[in-house]
Parts: sequence; structure tokens; C-alpha cells
Amino acid sequence: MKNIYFAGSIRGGRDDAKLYKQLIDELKTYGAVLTEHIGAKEVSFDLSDRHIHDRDLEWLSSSDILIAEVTTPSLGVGYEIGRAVSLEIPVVCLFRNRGDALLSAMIAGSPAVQTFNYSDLEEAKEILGKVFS
Ligand code: 6IA
Repeated sequence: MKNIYFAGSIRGGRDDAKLYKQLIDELKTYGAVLTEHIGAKEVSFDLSDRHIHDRDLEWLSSSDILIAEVTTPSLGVGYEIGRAVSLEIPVVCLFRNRGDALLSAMIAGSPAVQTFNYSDLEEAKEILGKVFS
């Protein structure tokens, strides 16, 4: 079974938390999602930043793929993408078309990152179906 690291914004903003949960539920049909808490309704901040950083990097290192929802800009997600690229872990980014927001060129322009634009959950599910086929 594949280990999947799902990345989504936490301190960058939680507007898409519900969508993260829906994407995580879909990803669970393809493997073990190591980061289910990203879709949690309530985020608790009782772990130290160092603990979160070290634990997440350990999970990332043991992942077969990183799936990142990158519509809400997040420093943490960008960092995880960069670390995954260094570790040669395949990276797939999902960017929702909304208004005039543009994805960072450092993600959209990276040859090591596969970026897909999508407009709704159904389309994201179709993309994931192709990614894991
Ligand atoms: O800069 P951000 O906070 O938006 O970074 C989000 C990314 O960093 C996510 O993809 C996570 O993998 C990681 N991350 C940042 N904060 C946490 C965290 N905080 N727990 C786990 N991973 C984190 C504690 C809250 C948690 C219980 C929801």
C-alpha cells in the first residue's frame, strides 16, 4: 500500500479545510494518508513547532508521493514541496481556479512538480484517479 503525504494550509489559512477533508477521504481509497489531521475541523496547537516539523519530515521521508492542495498559499506547504523534491518523492499539486489568484512560479514552474488546475471536487477526484492509475 502506498504512503500518501497530503499537504494543505494550516497557519496559512483554513478556508479550504473542508475540501482538504474531502480530498483526504478520496486519497484513502488509494493508500494510507499519513497526515489526516490536515482536514481536521479543529486545529489544536499543543505540540511544539519543533515537534511538528521533525514529525512531519519523518512522515514525508517515508511517503511514496506528496499530494498538495496549493490554492491557499502556505509557507509550510511550499517548504514540504521543496523538501519532497530534494528527497526525489513525486509531487502533485492541485490548484483551484478561482478569480485572479496565481500559483507561485516556483511551484508552477518546477519541472519536478506536476501541477493540475481544477475547479471542483469532482474534477480533483478525476485527476487523482489518473495520478494513481
Ligand atoms: O505554514 P502552514 O502552517 O500553512 O503549513 C502547513 C503544512 O505544514 C501542512 O501541510 C502540514 O503538513 C505542516 N504543518 C504545519 N502545522 C502543522 C501542525 N500543527 N500539525 C501538523 N502539520 C503541520 C498542529 C495543528 C494540527 C493538529 C492540525
